[in-house]
Amino acid sequence: MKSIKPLFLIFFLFCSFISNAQNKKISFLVNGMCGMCEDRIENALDIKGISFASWNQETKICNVTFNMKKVSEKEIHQLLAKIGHDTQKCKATDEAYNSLHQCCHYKRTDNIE
Ligand SMILES: [Cu+2]
Repeated sequence: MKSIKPLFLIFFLFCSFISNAQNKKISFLVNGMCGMCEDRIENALDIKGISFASWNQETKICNVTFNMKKVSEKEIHQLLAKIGHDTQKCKATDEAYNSLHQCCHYKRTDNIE
């Protein structure tokens, strides 16, 4: 029985390696203003497949760790656009932007891909 233990260990390491390989970390710009935006952005990213999401009010940078098998980078951008926040890659509709709280109306720029 003793000789089986290392095999289990190797198997376990292999499995954790595989699941890590499916995770991807990204950072991108998301327009926003205040703490309310921070909550809104982070809540929108609180979905299955995203293990970490944090938006910084000062830098406007959003850091996300997600599982590439469950969610795509494009979907993440679309989620944020849907709630009114322009991202580097996806622009919110005027309707979504206008429905944001007054204090959340960040200055919109056109330099979005
Ligand atoms: Cu806000």
